[in-house]
Amino acid sequence: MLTRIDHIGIACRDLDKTVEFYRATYGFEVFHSEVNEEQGVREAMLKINDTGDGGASYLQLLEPTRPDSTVAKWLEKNGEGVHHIAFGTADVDGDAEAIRSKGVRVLYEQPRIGSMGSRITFLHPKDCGGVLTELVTSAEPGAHEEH
Ligand code: MC0
Repeated sequence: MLTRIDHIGIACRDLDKTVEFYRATYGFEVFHSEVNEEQGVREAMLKINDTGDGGASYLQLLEPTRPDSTVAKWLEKNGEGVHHIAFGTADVDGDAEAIRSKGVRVLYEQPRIGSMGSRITFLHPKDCGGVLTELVTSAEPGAHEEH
């Protein structure tokens, strides 16, 4: 069951500059940052709020690390802006299968590793009204050490 907005992914060309915009304009601080080589992104997670199911909601700022990454291709075509939305679930495997059985393309056979040790998959934007949609199961509390 999808229980929250886990994050909104925002594509940018200059992560440091974008982080500074969100800090100076709204007062949001970086909660976590990492490079995900498989996805070809450098990212910063800005925590907006904790949620009632033990999770949280974030803004995820994404800068491509290589020109052939999905975010680089998207920036080339669309410029900076909202790239995807992500729903949080305790069971990404079960929810992905349930959604696949409804005829929506799930992009990965098995969930992959996302932010902070989460397990993630994506739904094809062409099957979701033009919205690239991600499903996220957070890592167990304590499995991820903040830095
Ligand atoms: C592409 N399209 C999108 C889109 N990306 N539509 C809405 N939102 C997006 N973000 C559209 C294109 O405009 C195009 O439509 C069609 O989908 C095919 O796109 P393409 O540019 O030809 O590229 P493909 O087919 O090679 O790849 C599209 C696809 C890919 C969605 C399969 O971007 C993908 O696998 N995305 C999932 C992974 C990802 O995005 N990772 C980065 C975030 P037209 O009408 O022109 O045909 S990593 C992340 O977020 C992790 C770290 C985390 O959360 O923890």
